[in-house]
Amino acid sequence: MDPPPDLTVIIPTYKEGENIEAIIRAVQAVLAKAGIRGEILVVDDSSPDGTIPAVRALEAVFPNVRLVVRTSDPGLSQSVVEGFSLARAPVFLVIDADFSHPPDLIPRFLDEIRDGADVVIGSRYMKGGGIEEWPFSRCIISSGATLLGRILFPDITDPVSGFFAVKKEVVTGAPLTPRGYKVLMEVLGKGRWKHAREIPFVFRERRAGSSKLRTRTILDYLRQVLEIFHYALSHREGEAWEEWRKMVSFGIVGISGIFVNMGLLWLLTRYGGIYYLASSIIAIEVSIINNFFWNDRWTFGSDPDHRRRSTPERFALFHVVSVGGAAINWLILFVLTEFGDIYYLLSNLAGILAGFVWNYLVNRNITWRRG
Ligand SMILES: Nc1nc2c(ncn2[C@@H]2O[C@H](COP(=O)(O)OP(=O)(O)O)[C@@H](O)[C@H]2O)c(=O)[nH]1
Ligand SMILES: [Mg+2]
Repeated sequence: MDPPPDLTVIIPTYKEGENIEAIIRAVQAVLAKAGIRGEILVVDDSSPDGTIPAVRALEAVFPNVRLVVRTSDPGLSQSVVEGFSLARAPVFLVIDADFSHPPDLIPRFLDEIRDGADVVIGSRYMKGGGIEEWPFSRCIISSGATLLGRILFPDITDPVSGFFAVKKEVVTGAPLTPRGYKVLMEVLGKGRWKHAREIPFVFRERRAGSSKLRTRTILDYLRQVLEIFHYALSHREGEAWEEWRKMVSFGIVGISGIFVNMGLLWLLTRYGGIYYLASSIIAIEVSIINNFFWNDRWTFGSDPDHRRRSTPERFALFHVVSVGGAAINWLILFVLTEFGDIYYLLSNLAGILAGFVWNYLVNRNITWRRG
């Protein structure tokens, strides 16, 4: 038997009779040019058009082309996951049949995997990426789906992309329950991965045929997001869980800081005989130190990737960010109370929330920046 391929290119198809031969030939050419030993696995849901005969004809010409015809439980995600189970290479790449995803980028996906990434995502939403000629409604739907996905995976700009590569280990054994369109979300939510990277690309309108996106797909997606969320909470593992754990830890540390601040203010003023405004400066500083210590040890402590900066640097940045957070808190308290005619304690709650979001995001992305 031939040596196993280096890469399995999975092409899910439904009624792609007009595109399938061209895309297979295009992928084939890219693989040959880059010297990649690849197999092409077409996973079709019993298309009634010319898709199946077209692939059969190519199977006869190219030994590395395979066709799987599914006859039950049709669906894009289901097809891709079935492709995972049949692929022979250690790395899988998923690409649409309609030329929306540029095959030229395939070698870059493999390079990134070889360079240590577990998942490589073709992103429409990072610098250099984009979408060509989509109707406004489609842009809105896609942006909504992407934003929702980013709540689970804030480091990933395009968690719903259909153009991605994964190492086999990420998905084998993962309890994937594919449904609907967004198979990458399922992979990110339940697969075993640590390092994800993105490559920008411009999504082009399909060359021929029509899209199979339906309203049902949107409902499927919402259900999927909830399911991944539930999975993260009940299994307490995976990147979505890690993300939420950090946010909750950060919140708890913040609350501990309030106690330190209040307690010290009281102690120093009452028993230290210090004027309360002076006590407050000490109390604020100690609470910032308290929060830094616990966030450093606990919130971001389990992940060595968060320690790219030296301790003094993290300490200094945390201070700067905290001052910014306090300023945001005050500003919102002031504006909402004065101009919004809102009860000052409610304004303050909004201010605290905004300050928290600021503190968390900036500290997570700058103070405890990952590599
Ligand atoms: N196997 C399979 N492939 C599908 C199904 N629906 C869509 N596809 C394929 O998935 C890719 C993306 O689908 P498309 O309709 O172009 O979605 P859009 O690009 O989001 O509008 C194309 O290669 C389709 O042929 C399905 O139910 N089963
Ligand atoms: Mg398409």
